[in-house]
Amino acid sequence: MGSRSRALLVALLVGACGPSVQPGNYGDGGGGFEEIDAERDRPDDPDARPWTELDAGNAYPDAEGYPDGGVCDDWACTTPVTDGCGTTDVCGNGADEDCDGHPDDGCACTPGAVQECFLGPPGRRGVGSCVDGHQTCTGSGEFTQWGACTGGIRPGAEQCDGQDNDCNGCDDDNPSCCMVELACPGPGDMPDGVPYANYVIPGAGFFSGNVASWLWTVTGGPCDVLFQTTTTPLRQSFTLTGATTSTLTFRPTLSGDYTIRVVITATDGTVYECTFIVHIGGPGLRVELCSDRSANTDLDLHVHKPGTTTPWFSTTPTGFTNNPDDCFYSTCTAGDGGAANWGLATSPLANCSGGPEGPTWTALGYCRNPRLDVDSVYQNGRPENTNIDNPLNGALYRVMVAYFGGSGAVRPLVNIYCGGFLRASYGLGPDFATMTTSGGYGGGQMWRVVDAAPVVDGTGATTDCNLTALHPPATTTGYWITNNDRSY
Ligand SMILES: [Ca+2]
Ligand SMILES: [Ca+2]
Ligand SMILES: [Ca+2]
Ligand SMILES: [Ca+2]
Repeated sequence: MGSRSRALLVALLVGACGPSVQPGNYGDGGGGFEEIDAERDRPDDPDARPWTELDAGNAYPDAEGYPDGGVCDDWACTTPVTDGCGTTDVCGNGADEDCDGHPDDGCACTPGAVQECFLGPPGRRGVGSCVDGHQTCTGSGEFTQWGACTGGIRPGAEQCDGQDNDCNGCDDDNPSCCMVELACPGPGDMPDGVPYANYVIPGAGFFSGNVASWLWTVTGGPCDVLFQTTTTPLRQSFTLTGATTSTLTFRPTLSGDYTIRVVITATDGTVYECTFIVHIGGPGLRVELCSDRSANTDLDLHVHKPGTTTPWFSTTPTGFTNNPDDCFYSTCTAGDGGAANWGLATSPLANCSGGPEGPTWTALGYCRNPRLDVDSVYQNGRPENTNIDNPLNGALYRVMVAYFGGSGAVRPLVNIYCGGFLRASYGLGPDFATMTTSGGYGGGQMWRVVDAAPVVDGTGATTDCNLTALHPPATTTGYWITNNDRSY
């Protein structure tokens, strides 16, 4: 049963996703799925029960061995991975070596930096269903710490779903898994997607029984998480179509990891569930801005051309002639006539044609670099994104946020994605970058956030970034927010 379901899953995913999901730059390139050996975890020895309880002080209580006499003894895991818990948390690796539930606790870090982390015993990291999440460095000066490890897939109770949910090295090692009716996708099964393209997930491949209802939910990155508590009605940067049907069409606008969950209620009332990660990988350098008051304020994202220190907004400190060195709403959208032309090659139309300015880009026939592909003006739950698909290796791209319109305090959040991966979040709680004064074109408060230096390999692909968070001059902590000051 398990093997047949898995084969069905693979066949359906390939058939339905193939035409609508474009290859990403990472992972398997969107071309296929790993072969899965559903039989590998069924040892022949019916008496093998090697499980032991973990220490009581451990943050990850494990399942105990099941009682003798069950008819499914041969599902026991004969060689589970060792947890590898110790007494000291080693810094800089996002692993929780002391198993207290806090990866890299007590470790200094660079505020705003994001690292991959694993919320589970280090020995189970990357095993079975388990996928790393992310944690962001908070605090300032000498008082920095890694925040909570969120996202990813951590070890959970072993479900009968074709996956190794507790990440001990064995799929479905649970006596109730004599018959497995669910085939959830695991790491490597789902191809990477790209921003602005539909990502189709056919749930019928996960469960072949009779279904009463489907319910899909998606959890996105830092801005979408912020929007969950600050938008009314609830808005997210992505859209979902068919969220109560067997097939979900998910349309992201941002890079990063998305957690997909589907709850399947069978006609006999049994509830099944799959949770897995889909990675969306837009190329190059992508800067995302959102805030806690997106419906009531107009914040603008600016990215400055490397190698120049000309004023923000205008070519002169007090004038009103758009500065092409500053990529912002007045120079960097499809309708702006190519003002912010920094000599970078254009990108294929598919990289931007699905965005809000898609028809205008389509008329041009290409996507410009840089480009502001989403501009938010008092729009509930809408971020701003500036993309440079082909940045220069090592060049410093300075990021600035201007409080253009609205009134009252607003807390912007800026996320940096490099080569499709989240590398930093600035302004995330508790380290809010509160702005209070708007001022229109060239006025009001401006937050100089970070100098982002992409790492570009020999093929032109961005693989990472070196990030230097900006602080007020002559200081090493705090956010650099000035008022009515256009200087670089
Ligand atoms: Ca560690
Ligand atoms: Ca720890
Ligand atoms: Ca397992
Ligand atoms: Ca399982």
